[in-house]
Amino acid sequence: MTRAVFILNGPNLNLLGVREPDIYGRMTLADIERACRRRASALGFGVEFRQSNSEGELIGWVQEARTAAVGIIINAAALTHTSVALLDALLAVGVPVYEVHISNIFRREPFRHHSYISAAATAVICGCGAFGYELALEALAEALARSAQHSG
Ligand code: CA2
Repeated sequence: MTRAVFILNGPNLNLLGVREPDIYGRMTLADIERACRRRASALGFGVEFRQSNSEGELIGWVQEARTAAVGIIINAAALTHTSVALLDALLAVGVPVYEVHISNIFRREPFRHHSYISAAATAVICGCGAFGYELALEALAEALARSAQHSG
């Protein structure tokens, strides 16, 4: 059976590669999806790669992941800094959560320094550019292999 990873992207990430390349690089979200699919297939994962500008839709996908995914990789974009509702959904999901940010949020405006969702994350990767998504896939694969070893 394919082990599915949900890779969820929040508001405005559909604009990647089109504006603000100095902060977010030149890769589009479609480029990132391609890189994730390549890396995931090498690791034996299937990928559900999704983007939404709606907080409610993202929360629905997190709830869906509870039964449909072995892990979540999420770049919640601006909702990172505002959404207790998304935090609550992630706390309830029961699968490992990897929080990714393309930019180093700690080198930016003070309001970006706090993440509500980090409290639900196994790990946070930020400042590695789009490569952070692939690092999160590697980290998830490693953690799942380790936990399978310990339970087997
Ligand atoms: O660094 C990241 O990945 C962020 O999650 C990106 C969010 C930002 O609010 C977070 O603080 C850090 C912004 C995503 C919007 O991306 C755009 C890309 C191009 C043009 C405009 C927005």
